[in-house]
Amino acid sequence: MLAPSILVVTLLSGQALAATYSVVDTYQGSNFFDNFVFETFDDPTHGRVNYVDMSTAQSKGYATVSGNNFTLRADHTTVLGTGGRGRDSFRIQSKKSYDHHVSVYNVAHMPHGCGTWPAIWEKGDPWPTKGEVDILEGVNDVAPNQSTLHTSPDCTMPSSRTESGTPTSNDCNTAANSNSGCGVKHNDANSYGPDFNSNGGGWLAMERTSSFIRIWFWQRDDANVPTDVKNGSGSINTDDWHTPDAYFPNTSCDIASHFSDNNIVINLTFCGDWAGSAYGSSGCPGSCVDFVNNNPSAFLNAHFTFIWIKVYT
Ligand SMILES: *[C@@H]1O[C@H](CO)[C@@H](O)[C@H](O)[C@H]1NC(C)=O
Ligand SMILES: *[C@@H]1O[C@H](CO)[C@@H](O)[C@H](O)[C@H]1NC(C)=O
Ligand SMILES: *[C@@H]1O[C@H](CO)[C@@H](O)[C@H](O)[C@H]1NC(C)=O
Ligand SMILES: *[C@@H]1O[C@H](CO)[C@@H](O)[C@H](O)[C@H]1NC(C)=O
Ligand SMILES: CC(=O)N[C@H]1CO[C@H](CO)[C@@H](O)[C@@H]1O
Repeated sequence: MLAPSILVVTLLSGQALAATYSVVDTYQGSNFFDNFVFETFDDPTHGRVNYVDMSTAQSKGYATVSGNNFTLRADHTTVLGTGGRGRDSFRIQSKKSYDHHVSVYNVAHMPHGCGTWPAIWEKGDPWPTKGEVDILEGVNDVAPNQSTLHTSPDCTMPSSRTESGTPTSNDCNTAANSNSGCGVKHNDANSYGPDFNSNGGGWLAMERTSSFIRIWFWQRDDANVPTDVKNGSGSINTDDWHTPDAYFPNTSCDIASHFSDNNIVINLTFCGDWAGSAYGSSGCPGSCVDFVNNNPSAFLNAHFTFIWIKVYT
């Protein structure tokens, strides 16, 4: 009689502990400059973009601090010739990487407009061996806003699972389906683009354990945003949060072996493999590259503003 009841108590307390996390890093204001690298390589997804280094981003006003807010923007004043890499923009990567963790992104504004392809994501090196989790990603305002996993082979998702979003594909192996991964469309209002921005943005969260990945979005005035998320509390309990927008369980994917230490990446590219190919069907004018070259003022709203990012383990 004694042994089984001890076992039950141990299992229950183990589960409770697993959902409780403490803050390890808070990114806000000017500490983004100390804790992220501005990467300058050519966009591997062939965008019409020129990723600039930190000193250029600072001197040209692409990366700015106001109080605790941190803003990253693209060039919105220059008409481009047909040469060069493209429109000045940003790709920042956290110096620290994280294995099992929760990250919460308090976002006041995200880039929008025709030709834009913004992303908040986490990925490991080498890719895709250590996995990729796209937390917020979309193109041209009207394309699906998605959370997506990209992995090495042998990782698929059950088609029916406990999430409010809608799966678009269930094979996470990035080589299986032209790098589209296993995506989930969010069905919340105001979760992307102009609607997200006019509503003041909101919070995105990602939890990765050895057995599942969950992603949530709450719009700014959501009555159900958990208080620990809203407050940016020092400790959080993800089991108190509602059904996630996207849920990726280990049913037919060994999450622990497909994901390990990942860095946070925040980038904005233009056109390229996704925004370029979806441009014509997005109700955008002319050709994507011509639009990006010739209409700088269309990119006035192509910026992220973060109130903070917190990582919990
Ligand atoms: C920018 O983000 C997208 C979104 O995941 C990614 O596919 C693309 O490769 C990124 N570009 C760079 C240069 O990292
Ligand atoms: C930071 O951003 C929020 C949301 O846009 C805004 O209400 C606040 O005034 C900003 N604070 C500063 C100091 O710019
Ligand atoms: C999924 O994770 C749970 C909890 O760690 C574990 O008990 C179960 O065996 C795992 N399932 C598979 C198919 O790996
Ligand atoms: C959140 O902040 C409010 C107001 O400051 C406070 O009353 C409440 O206890 C906090 N809740 C949590 C979970 O931190
Ligand atoms: C705000 C917004 O654009 N939400 C969209 C996210 O994606 C789903 C699925 O495509 C749409 O139904 C939402 O309208």
